[in-house]
Amino acid sequence: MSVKKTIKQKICILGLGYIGLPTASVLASSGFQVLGVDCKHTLVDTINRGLVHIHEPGLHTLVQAAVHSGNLVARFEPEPADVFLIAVPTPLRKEGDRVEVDLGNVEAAVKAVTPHLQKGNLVILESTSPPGTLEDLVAPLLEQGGLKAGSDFYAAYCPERVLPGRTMKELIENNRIIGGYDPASARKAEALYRHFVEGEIILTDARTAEMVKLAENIYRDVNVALANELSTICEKLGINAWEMIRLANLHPRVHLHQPGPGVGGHCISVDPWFVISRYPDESRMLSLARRINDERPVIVAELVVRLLEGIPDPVVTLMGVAYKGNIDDTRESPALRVLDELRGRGITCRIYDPHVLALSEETNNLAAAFSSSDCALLLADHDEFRYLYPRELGKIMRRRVVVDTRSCLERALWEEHGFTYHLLALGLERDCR
Ligand code: SAJ
Repeated sequence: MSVKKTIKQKICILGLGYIGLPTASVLASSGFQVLGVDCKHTLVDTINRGLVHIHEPGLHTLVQAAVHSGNLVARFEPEPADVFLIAVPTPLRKEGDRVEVDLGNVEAAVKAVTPHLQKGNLVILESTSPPGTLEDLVAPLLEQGGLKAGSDFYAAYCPERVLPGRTMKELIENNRIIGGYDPASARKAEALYRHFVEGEIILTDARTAEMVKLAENIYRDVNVALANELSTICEKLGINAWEMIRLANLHPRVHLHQPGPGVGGHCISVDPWFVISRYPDESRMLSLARRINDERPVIVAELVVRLLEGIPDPVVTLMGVAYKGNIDDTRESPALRVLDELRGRGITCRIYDPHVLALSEETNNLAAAFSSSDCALLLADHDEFRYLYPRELGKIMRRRVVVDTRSCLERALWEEHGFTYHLLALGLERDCR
């Protein structure tokens, strides 16, 4: 996307993280004057130099172009603008068994906008939020500045539904749900998104849009839990769960998800809590799904411990600590929980992850990670792992054992080079073909 000619509208984006920065760069490239606001000094400095703090395909090029064109500038404080777009994190606060959504960042961002709010402005909330946040928190806080939502200024909730790793493409191509404080606000927000969204734009009310976002991720979490539970049953039955799921999915109305080492990321493992925390009695299936998915890292660790039984001072190489393949994001990663579990059981762990370089420089060092290792444990399905050459790895490892929790590796190839290959949820295989 090249930078288009300037549109005389200023957009102030609060929060320059995984959603705010890509959105800022796309809007700036569409010709808007964009002011990105973040409280982190290093981040503001990085962006103003045309650099990025997040790895996302295509993001760096776009940020660089946007900054050089003068359309994107980062600062610490908001300024008067035509549109304010809030994309700050909404984390969970956990105290013992109690889980609550922390809306402190949203509150702070809205309070920072209020003094600058003028008649005719549009305020958009993109942060994932509990249903009712726009109407019950954001609008009343903005109204403390003296203007009235719906008559003096517009407000809308516009959930972001891009898939990490495909953010720049999906930001433009996905369809978009816009929930207005009132119909006029929805139409005003639609006019803005029309500048870069190529997918369909569907208007609704704010509360529905807030719930749509959560329901999508809940759907996914519950379905992954179903796949994980079926895989445990298959294991007991001596059935290959991956093959069973493949066959079941040949049915035109069945779409079983994939089992694995657990559910990570800042969305699917987090968003169900936005509903569970407020409606615990009504969220029985949601809570159970969370529990099933949260148990997976322990199941993986126990499998590895069983395989290494009797080996003195065992060493395990974790392949991939990102929460899924081909990204550098380790937030809520099940792999890090597997790491903790294994270390807690006295097993020495090394990490090989060519995407996640923030943990330590060693994570990209193949030889250091695999040398004298007793077990290669694949946890994230990065493409690079499919092209690893087991013959070379086998030469430097102490034992040729590989555990694949994502059905990612080519079994025959690893076995050909002397590896014992263990696939999570495989059961005792019966080849009846
Ligand atoms: N996972 C499985 N089995 C599956 C699918 C996923 O174990 O069959 C695991 C993944 O390995 C990962 C986790 O679930 O650990 C989540 O991965 P994901 O690819 O399903 O989703 P996210 O968290 O990267 O992105 C989701 C997307 N939501 C939906 O697909 C409904 C994305 O569109 C949202 O924008 C994003 O959450 C978000 O920001 O909410």
